[in-house]
Amino acid sequence: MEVKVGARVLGANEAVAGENRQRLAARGIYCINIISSPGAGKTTILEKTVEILKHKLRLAVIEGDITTTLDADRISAHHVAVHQINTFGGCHLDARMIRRALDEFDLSNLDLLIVENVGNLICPADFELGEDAKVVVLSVPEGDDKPVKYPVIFQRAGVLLLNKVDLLQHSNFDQAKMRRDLKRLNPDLVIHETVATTGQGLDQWCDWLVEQAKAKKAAMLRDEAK
Ligand SMILES: Nc1nc2c(ncn2[C@@H]2O[C@H](COP(=O)(O)OP(=O)(O)O)[C@@H](O)[C@H]2O)c(=O)[nH]1
Ligand SMILES: [Mg+2]
Repeated sequence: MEVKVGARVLGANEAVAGENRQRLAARGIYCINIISSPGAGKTTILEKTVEILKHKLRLAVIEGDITTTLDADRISAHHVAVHQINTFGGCHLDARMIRRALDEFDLSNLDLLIVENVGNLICPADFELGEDAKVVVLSVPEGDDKPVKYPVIFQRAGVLLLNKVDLLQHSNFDQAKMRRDLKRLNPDLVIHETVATTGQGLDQWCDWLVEQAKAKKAAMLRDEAK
């Protein structure tokens, strides 16, 4: 019974995620869903990312949190469009929440939409939002065993940002082991090492985002020309 209800909920969510995906594709908007434990550095990465990208791409951010507008306030200080979703206890964003948030933006004037999910490595992995890629952030203090302990998100992600590498020198984090585990779980995973507080490693990450956004716009124009 529980399994059936769970499957129904996920199925209904996927239908709405499909609608979001179509809506974004029709405008050529590239969308990423950023997932990590609380405190891994998602918002700090986003603050630096929007600073680097805001003059190259038209971008908007959706902030997911259980409560407060703290993260949205941090992003709006960088003068980009931001919408906060509060889940009031919910441990993940779902596609309906994103559908409502999309109404808040001028989609005809956007290249990149970044969603910061609720801090959690488990539930957000199961709920599609309509994104092009999931990006998982793992920070060094969390330990090198997290990919094997929480494999689903590491299998479904397209990119891993290994953040807080400035703390490697103070830690027993074994990068070689983590990379071996990830090779087995998800051989296609793209890995960037970052220090969000200083911006180290974020240029490569931003170049990757620009490439994806350009490819998405080009795909939309090709579809329109058909
Ligand atoms: N040492 C270090 N601290 C970081 C780094 N990135 C973020 N932090 C700190 O980690 C804490 C949590 O960051 P935040 O961006 O709010 O994480 P979030 O909960 O995933 O959005 C803050 O105190 C940040 O300043 C990093 O690369 N190195
Ligand atoms: Mg945050």
